Amino acid sequence: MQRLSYPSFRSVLAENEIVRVAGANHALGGLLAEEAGFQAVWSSSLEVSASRGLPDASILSMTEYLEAAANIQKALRIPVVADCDTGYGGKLNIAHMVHEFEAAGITAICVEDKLFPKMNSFVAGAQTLLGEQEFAARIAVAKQAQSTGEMYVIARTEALISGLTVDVALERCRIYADSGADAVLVHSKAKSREQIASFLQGWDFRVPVVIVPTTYPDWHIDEIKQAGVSVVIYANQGLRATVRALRDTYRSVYENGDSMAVEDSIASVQDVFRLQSLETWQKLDV
Ligand code: SPV
Ligand code: MG
Repeated sequence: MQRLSYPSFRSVLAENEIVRVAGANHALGGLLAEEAGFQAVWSSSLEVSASRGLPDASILSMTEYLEAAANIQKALRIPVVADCDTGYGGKLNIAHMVHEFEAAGITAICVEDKLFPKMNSFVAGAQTLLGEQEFAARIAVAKQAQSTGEMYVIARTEALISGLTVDVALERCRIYADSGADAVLVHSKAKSREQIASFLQGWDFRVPVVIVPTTYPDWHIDEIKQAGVSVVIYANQGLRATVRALRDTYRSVYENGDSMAVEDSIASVQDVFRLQSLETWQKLDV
């Protein structure tokens, strides 16, 4: 039995007008996203840190995020896009990060223009940005560090998250694209799509645009495509579903004293075996 093979994120993007990406923090989540039809999986820093019971605040190390992303990738036939936060330090850290993620078979990474240590974009309070020239230099270093043409580097601006204008976000993204970014991610915590729509109207599409519609969830994929977006990351819906499902299930089993009330709403053990590719593994042991 051979290890699974998967296409690079770059080739998936070349073959699809729009790529839908689901957040996950472990291989099983990634497998379920793949099963649902997603074309890639986002190894989310929010999800990975939450899975450890920790805030998404640059507490875990690069190695820990790498291990999470690599473990997801190993189980999938679709590529992982690794959320690499701010790049875990300065230019040298970014170069090392690219070497390590590439060596682990990750074909797409995303870095954001906040200061290290960063705080999750939805946490109340000020978010401080790195100067745009310094971040652009880090993007250039990331591109120099990759050893094949496959690695796809997404430059994410947190300009809108930190309260700056759409014009500032556009200017930052132009600079990042001109420094070699393969795509730009413009993040927003606005409750409606208008801010991102206005960004898209001003963007010249010198590189593709990635969005994360967490706080503006009513934007249908067909409309998002129409607006010119190439990659949509549903970053944390899986995590939030897990929290509710586990909470409700554990409570029910504990409070009822048996698991009858949940039996019809939880997966069967056979379903779990299937996700583990048990049959394939058993064939090795005849
Ligand atoms: C993540 O999923 O970790 C992200 C998206 O970076 S957000 O949580 O919105 O910052
Ligand atoms: Mg993140």
